Amino acid sequence: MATARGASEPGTIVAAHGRRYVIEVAGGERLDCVPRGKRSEVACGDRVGIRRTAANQGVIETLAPRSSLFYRSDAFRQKIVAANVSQVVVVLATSPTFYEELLNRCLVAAECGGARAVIVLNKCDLPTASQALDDLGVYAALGYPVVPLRAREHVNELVPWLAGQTSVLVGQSGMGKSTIINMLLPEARVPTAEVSSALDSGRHTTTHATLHRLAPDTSVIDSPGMQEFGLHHLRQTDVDAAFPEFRPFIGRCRFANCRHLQEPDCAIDAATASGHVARRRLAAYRSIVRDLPRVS
Ligand SMILES: Nc1nc2c(ncn2[C@@H]2O[C@H](COP(=O)(O)OP(=O)(O)O)[C@@H](O)[C@H]2O)c(=O)[nH]1
Ligand SMILES: [Mg+2]
Ligand SMILES: [Zn+2]
Repeated sequence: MATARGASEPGTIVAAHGRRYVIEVAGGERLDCVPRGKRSEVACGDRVGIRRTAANQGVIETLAPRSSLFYRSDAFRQKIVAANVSQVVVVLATSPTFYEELLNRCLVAAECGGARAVIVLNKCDLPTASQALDDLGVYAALGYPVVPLRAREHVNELVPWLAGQTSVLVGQSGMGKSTIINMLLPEARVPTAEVSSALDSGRHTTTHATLHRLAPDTSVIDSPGMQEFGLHHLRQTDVDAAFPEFRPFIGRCRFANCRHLQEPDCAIDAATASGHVARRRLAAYRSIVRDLPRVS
């Protein structure tokens, strides 16, 4: 039975294109909606209350509390990547080279946003696979699952990690996110690099986030490729907490407000020198902390 025009109705945002949103309501019907206010602070995965304005259209009126929020920010604005995800899947590939800094920033945003993180290493059919897997040993040792994949052939290794979760796929473009979505959901037919170069449109990049349902309790959000991942919204204590290997050393520096950048008698620096913290992780930590707005 259709809900009477004018009554508020719950739905989930399944696609976000700028200020236009596709909302899925009970029964799977999809509506084109715009937010009521000027600013759109909702994102793919958000649960909202909408009011119908025409046959397939509506206005977003309310936003339900979120269980998690995965977002990035620079000095000027924040960009919500996805809301209410239980898991962030960082998609890397053996080629082209991935930015390890971006991986670290995604892990920090996941930890701080309340989502679990899983690392996928795609294109393991290429000869650079064993080196790339070795490089990711640091992350596996920290407890992050590292899932090797050959998405052009199949995605069987990833399927069990997605079951029962709402996941967002993030990463640089060219890593194979769209290929993974198409393997999971052939009917999604997300354009990949080949398709667009064949059409010579140059528009292979995913420009907006889309939520795909794999099963009633399992969904995957495809997000646009990113080169940078600003974390200006965090405080240093948030960043500290997102580096699990720092925990035994926090509070042991000479200065209580040590930023672990270049202070004397820094316990994190000492832990790195003695091999308890990986140099690449400390470097990523320092880059994130140097970018934070100074509060004092
Ligand atoms: N060799 C190899 N290439 C892959 C694999 N998965 C994806 N690719 C290729 O990598 C390129 C980028 O893939 P795409 O899915 O568009 O990446 P996206 O930008 O992350 O969405 C395409 O040419 C894909 O065919 C894989 O497992 N092995
Ligand atoms: Mg893509
Ligand atoms: Zn320190």
